[in-house]
Amino acid sequence: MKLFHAPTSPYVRKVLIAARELALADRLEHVTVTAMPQAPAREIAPHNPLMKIPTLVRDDGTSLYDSIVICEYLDALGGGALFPPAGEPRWRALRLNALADGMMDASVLLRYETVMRPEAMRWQPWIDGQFAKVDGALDEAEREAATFPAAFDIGQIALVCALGYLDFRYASRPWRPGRPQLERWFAQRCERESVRATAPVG
Ligand SMILES: N[C@@H](CCC(=O)N[C@@H](CS)C(=O)NCC(=O)O)C(=O)O
Repeated sequence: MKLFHAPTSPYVRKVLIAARELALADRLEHVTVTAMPQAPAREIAPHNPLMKIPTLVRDDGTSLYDSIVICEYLDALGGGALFPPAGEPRWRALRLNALADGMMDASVLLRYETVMRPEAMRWQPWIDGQFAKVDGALDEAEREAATFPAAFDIGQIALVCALGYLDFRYASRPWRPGRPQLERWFAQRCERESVRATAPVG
């Protein structure tokens, strides 16, 4: 299977961690691309008209996106350890995934706005609004962290990627102060091989 990939993308990292947790990493051939809204990776278009990463192209040529769909597909191939099958544990894991994806959406959009958009066109109220989403999601994660399940499920994988991305891109705006439960949980999860091996580089 081919995975359109970039080493800095937190959404791609979700897939890479899932693949490692499920012992499927060697089934993924990485096709590295640069995907940005102002310079789309057009080679992805035949497989995903949104031209976003991650996009997975399966061996029969059919594609899957976005990150949650690819992770659930890998989970189905690999034995179903990452998505609780039903009931409250499943809703909880999917909601945490949504919270973390929302944090990544805001952080990635902020990156586009504050680094790629020409300075004269940047809009401070919009920037403040995105940081408010990140901060609100961090506070919610802090409230929930002490009761996260022991299993490293899709919600926790996504949260690791969201926090790792904040460390990678926004180290000057630290998220740990005032969030001790989240800090402790993150440090513990960072000891996993799948998390260490997929840290963003760039
Ligand atoms: N909801 C998507 C988001 C994927 C996404 O936004 N990826 C970024 C890279 S970090 C991208 O491809 N950006 C290119 C663009 O927006 O055109 C997912 O979960 O996979």
